[in-house]
Amino acid sequence: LPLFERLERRIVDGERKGLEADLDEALREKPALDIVNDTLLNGMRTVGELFGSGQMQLPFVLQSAEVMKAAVAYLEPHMERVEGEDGTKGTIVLATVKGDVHDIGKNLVDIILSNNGYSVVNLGIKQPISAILEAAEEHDADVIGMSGLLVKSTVVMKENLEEINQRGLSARWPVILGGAALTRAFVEDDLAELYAGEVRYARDAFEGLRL
Ligand code: B1M
Repeated sequence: LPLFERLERRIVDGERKGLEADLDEALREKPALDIVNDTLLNGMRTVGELFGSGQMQLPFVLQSAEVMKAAVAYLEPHMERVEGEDGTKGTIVLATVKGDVHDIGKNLVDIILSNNGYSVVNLGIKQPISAILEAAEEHDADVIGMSGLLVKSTVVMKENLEEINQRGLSARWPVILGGAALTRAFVEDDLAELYAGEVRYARDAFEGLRL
């Protein structure tokens, strides 16, 4: 297979052996972020489709996710970095919400914001709103970012916003939400209506950065 098809295939097949050599070759042809966006993410999309249609079992999805993570980690040092303003643009507390283990997208958001001068407090997965708010307070964050890929995570996000309202903290914390189960309309119409502060939807990590 040609290089980029081979790389995409590696994600789908969960084939780690020889990954670094292929990535080195790819880096000679395009920037690291383009490799992630044009190639690796397509592989993950296929994995999702195969899993969703019952053609792929969970352990294989996990293997694909491991290769995806290894590839992103390998590429990270090659990603463009805004020099000289590490963490000075503002602070975001970032978490995958309670009950959800998906973290590849959230970690991409972390990398892209960190490389662009923001300070990111990445709490990890399955984070209850109390932990998110504690961290936001402790780090004097400017924004809270929540990620979640399960349909049930969209419900958790709604409950989280209600909890922030109830604690009277919504004016203090603008919130960015992202993850495959969300839609812009759900966030910017339905959730925005119930949240007393500002809540925005980020379709991908770059929209997160822009916001
Ligand atoms: Co799961 N999973 N999974 N999974 N998994 C999905 C989400 C699913 C859609 C697959 C499917 O059925 N087609 C489905 C959800 C269905 C639903 O809710 N209706 C599903 C399921 C069912 C499950 C389990 C329940 C399976 C089971 O146990 N029977 C289980 C859930 C466990 C739990 O959370 N409690 C499960 C487990 C897993 C693995 C552990 C095997 C693995 C995750 C490994 C890991 O993350 N460490 C996994 C994977 C890999 C997937 C798919 C295949 C790929 C997800 C991914 O990494 N995509 C996924 C299928 C899919 O999404 N189509 C699927 C690549 C990633 C870069 O995209 O995270 O969307 P994404 O991030 C994007 C944007 O959304 C955005 O930026 C990123 C790109 O720039 N973004 C943000 C995300 N967060 C953001 C935050 C922001 C801004 C932007 O600001 C705060």
